[in-house]
Amino acid sequence: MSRLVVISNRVATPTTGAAQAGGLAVAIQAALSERGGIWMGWSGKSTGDHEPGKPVFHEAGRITYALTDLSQTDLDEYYAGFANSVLWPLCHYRMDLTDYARKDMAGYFRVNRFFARQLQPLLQDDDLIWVQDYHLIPMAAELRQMGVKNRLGFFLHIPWPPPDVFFALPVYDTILRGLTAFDLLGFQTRFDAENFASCLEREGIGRALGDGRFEAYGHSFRVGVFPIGIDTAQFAKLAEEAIHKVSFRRIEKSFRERDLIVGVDRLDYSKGLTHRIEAFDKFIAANPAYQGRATLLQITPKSRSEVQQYSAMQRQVAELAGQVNGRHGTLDWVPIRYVNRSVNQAVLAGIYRMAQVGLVTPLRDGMNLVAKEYVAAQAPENPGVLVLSRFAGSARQLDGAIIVNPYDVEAVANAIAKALSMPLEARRERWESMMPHLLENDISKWCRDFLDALRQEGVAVS
Ligand code: GDG
Repeated sequence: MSRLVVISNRVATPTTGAAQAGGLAVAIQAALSERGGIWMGWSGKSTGDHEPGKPVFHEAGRITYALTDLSQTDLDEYYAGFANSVLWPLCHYRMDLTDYARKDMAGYFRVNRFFARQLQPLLQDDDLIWVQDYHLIPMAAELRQMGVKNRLGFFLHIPWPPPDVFFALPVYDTILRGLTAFDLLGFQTRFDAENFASCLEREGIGRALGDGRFEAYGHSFRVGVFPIGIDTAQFAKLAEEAIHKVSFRRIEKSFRERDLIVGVDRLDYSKGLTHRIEAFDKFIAANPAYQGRATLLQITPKSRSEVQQYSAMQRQVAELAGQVNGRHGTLDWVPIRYVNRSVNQAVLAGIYRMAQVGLVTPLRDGMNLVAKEYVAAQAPENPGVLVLSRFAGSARQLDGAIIVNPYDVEAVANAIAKALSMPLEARRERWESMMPHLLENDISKWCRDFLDALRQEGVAVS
């Protein structure tokens, strides 16, 4: 069996805290343990003004972790700059938020070349190489230039936009060329894959050869759809066990006699937090019976605070939540509990199970794992209701959710009311229509499906 080599911006090592080791990390670690292999990426550390040196290796069983520091300039240009101030907003259809600078673009390519140089000497002929996400699009082209002939796969965790959005990127051609140097490109949904194909076809850059194969820039490759899952069975168990824990009971007690609506999102403009708070505001105003009774618990760990749009958003969301609380709150009822930090995963699972409504309303999201976790955490005999944005990739699979347009805040307000008053039989029916799919299409299957497809690609001929 070929070894597996995974490259991602961040690496979950065995010493990474449990809160960070999500399903993806566990699945990748399982695949690496099975075949043996390397997981390479940024160490999370900055060397400041110094040039970064060689990677630091950690061995754990059959896995070698290769962690590389980056300089502050690298991080500013590659991570905060081109990846998170250009590619992230663009792929989430937010051309208005892109902040393009040639310096950042050059830094992005420089860091990718640096990673490729670090990786190349570690490779064996038969290794399968799997690159994760938008930070590392140029990796394949860099490795090929160094003469690497291994099979190269790429999975994009975020959406791919339509041509009119993507072509706003000044270096769109270089990015497309970079992607087409892989042998297999994986997207979350059929829509993302179709958008990508339209980008190739619109300007005659590439053409479909049938059966998911494309040809562009003189190279042929496959495009596939691999919707990411969670460790469903494990998450369900975690939720079931959580509610018996003493630490959890304290939280539960604080919500007794209240209807609980839960939202869990990194603090990110793609997650639709301000629209969601406005919708909750409208729901409370239009449904006096829920005044003093319904609480929105919004758990929102900070993220990417080094990027200007994110720090501005932090203030905006906190202010809005404060206004709604000021408008509707009473001496003994806070309508929105806004928690601006990360909570333990077991507690999170228990909160999902306790909440009557899971409110997942991103304006655009590659998949959204919170939606899947909320469903997995429900008690089969008394499940809650998921309210889900049609613009999350997971809406393609979770058809038992109440599907909403997050821009229509009145419709979201009505959906909250509908979810809270839904009879048990209807809730069960909806939950039962989703859970078997989540159990079958879990994170291990996602990993297996991608690697099987990559293995089937012939060994590249430069
Ligand atoms: C990207 C794409 C795609 C959140 N708060 C806490 C916490 N979390 C965990 C959730 C969930 C994960 O973080 C978030 O995953 P999402 O899928 O919702 O969103 P992104 O971070 O934007 O992920 C996305 C994903 O990649 C995978 O391909 O689905 O579309 O944007 O697992 O539970 N976990 C803990 N405490 C928190 O406070 N423990």
